Parts: sequence; C-alpha cells; structure tokens
Amino acid sequence: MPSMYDELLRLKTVAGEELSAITQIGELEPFRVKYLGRKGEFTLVMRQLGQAPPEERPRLGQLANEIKQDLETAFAAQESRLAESGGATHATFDLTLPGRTVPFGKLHPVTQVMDAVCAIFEGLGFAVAEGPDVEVDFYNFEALNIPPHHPARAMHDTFYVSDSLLLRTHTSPMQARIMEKEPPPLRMIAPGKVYRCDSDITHTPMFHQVEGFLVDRHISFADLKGVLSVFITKMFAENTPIRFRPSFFPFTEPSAEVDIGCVICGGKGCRVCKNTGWLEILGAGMIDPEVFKKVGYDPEEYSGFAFGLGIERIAMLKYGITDIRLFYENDLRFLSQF
Ligand code: 2U9
Repeated sequence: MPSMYDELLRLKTVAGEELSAITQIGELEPFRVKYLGRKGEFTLVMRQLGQAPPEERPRLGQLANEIKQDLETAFAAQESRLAESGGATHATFDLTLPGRTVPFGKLHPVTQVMDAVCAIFEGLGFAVAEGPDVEVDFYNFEALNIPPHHPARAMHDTFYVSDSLLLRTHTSPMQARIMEKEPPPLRMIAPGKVYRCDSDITHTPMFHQVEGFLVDRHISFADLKGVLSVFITKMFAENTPIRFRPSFFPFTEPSAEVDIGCVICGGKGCRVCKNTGWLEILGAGMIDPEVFKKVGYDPEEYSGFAFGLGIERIAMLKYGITDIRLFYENDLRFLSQF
C-alpha cells in the first residue's frame, strides 16, 4: 500500500497535469469538485491523516496544505487565463519568430556532371541509350575486339558473375548491341555505372562513364576532333587548350587520349597535373574495322569515331576534388557544396 506521503505527491502530479490540460472553461468545475471539493480527493486524503503515526501527522498535514494551496492558486490562474482567451486556449503562435527553413535536397555532384555531359551530346544530336549492368562476355569484350586471353582484359579488373556473365567494365557493350540491331547512320551515347575491381584515391570499384560513337559514310578523325572540341569548350570554358595524344584501345584505330590545359594552375604546372600543365580527360579513336565486322557493318562503306570518359574524373577536375572516395561517403558536409 502506498504511504500517505507518496499518495500526496501522486495527487499533486496527477492534478497538476490534469489542470494544465484543461482548455475549456466548462471543464474547470468538474476538476474543482474532483480534487478540491468537500468530497474531493484532497479532502479524502486529509481525512486519513488521523490514521498516520502521530509523529508524522504534522509533517504530512503541512505537506497536504501546501499542495492544496498550490493547486488552488494554479486553478485560479488557469480560470483567469481561460476567461481572458474567451473560454478556450489555443496553441499560441509568436508571429515574429523566423520561419523554420526546410532543407533542400540536391542532386549528387556525379549526377549533376553526368546530366551536363549528356545534355551537351544530346545538343549535338546524339541519342541516349542505357543497357544492363550485368553483361555477357561477348558484348563487353569480344564484340569490342577483345578476344579471350587478350592482354587488354587484364586492364579491366573484371568482376565475374559466372564464366560468361560479368559486371560491365565499360558502357560500350550497349553500343555494340545497338549497332548489331540498327543500320548506320547512328550517333549515340551510353551513360551509366561500370565496375572494376580497383580502389584507391582515384579509383572506386563502381564509377560512371559516358561512352559514345558516331557512324556514317566519310566520317574522319576531323569529325572526332570537332565534336570533342565542342564538348570540351562547353563543359569547361570557351578558350580551354586541347591536345590529342596517340594512344591504344583494342576497339579504336587510330586511338588518342585527349588532354585539356590544367584547370587548376592554368597550364603553369601544379600537383594536380603533376607539373605537366595538362589533364587527361577522355579517350577516343576511329572505330576499329574489326568491331564493324563483328556487328555486321561493311568497313569499306562506313567509318566512325568513338570516345569514352569517366564522370567522376571530370567532376574531380571541375571541382578540384583530390580523393574520388569522397563521392561515395555520403557526408552531407561534402555533398551540400555542389
Ligand atoms: C564501340 C566501339 C568503340 C569507346 C571508347 C574510350 C575510347 C575510352 C575510357 C575513358 C576513361 C573509359 O572511363 S574510362 O576509363 N574510354 O578511352 N572509350 S573509345 O569506344 C567504342 C565504343 C563503342 C562500338
């Protein structure tokens, strides 16, 4: 059985909470009768005082009186508050307080750069096609002139799902799929995620690429230079210096890597460009006749160029980011800057 002392404290809490929850003036009288009236809960407890041990009676009596008085004071205050507000209290609003700001979501920097790259090529008449992340060996390698045991396979650090299924190491398989189905002329880009078993400050096991190609009669390296120059000046700045360096890809011949003047130091030489004044931003070349044969195009009749770029790399150069892993840590302090 709770002691009389505990009972008084319980009554104080319960009555106090009930009183402050009252919003209608009509609820006051039932409250008064229930707690403060002649047959109310306080009167009942006070009547039981006589049963308490004699030495405790003065302390209990004093406590009961204090609680009852406090409750009567609080009751009077609540009564006048309700009378002033016309009978019902409402939640009070301070109209001078500043509004709560709702945080805006933003597109991930990789998505922003991906969208910008696609928009430039779409503006040049390229169609956009997306394909499966899980590819068959044929489209990822063989159709692109990378036969089994070709040393170029080692460069791709492939994640295999089974002997013939893999996570695509580039988005070009999609292009081979389209060429197989559609006759030239074609110009399209394939944006998307690609996977390579590699991880350090410039590599993540998943990253984003846009690879593209254009096929028609009489397409030359000059067309490749023209299209990529337009892309670079739109993506970076009108006067960006551009250079084409000879390179090798199994699916293009001749092949080139494309550099731009370092966007950090303006070509003077810095840590980002390793003091060369140049930054590599994409690879490209004329589509190898072997690729045309695999998809059923006549290399005597058609020619074309292809290119590929890594979105994270472009975003790192554009924003001066030195560690690619920052894109995938989901730290809002990093992401909200873009
Ligand atoms: C077809 C034939 C050829 C796509 C190309 C590159 C050059 C290239 C890399 C850039 C950086 C990938 O993200 S990266 O590692 N890509 O250098 N890609 S030519 O060539 C094709 C595409 C489709 C049918």
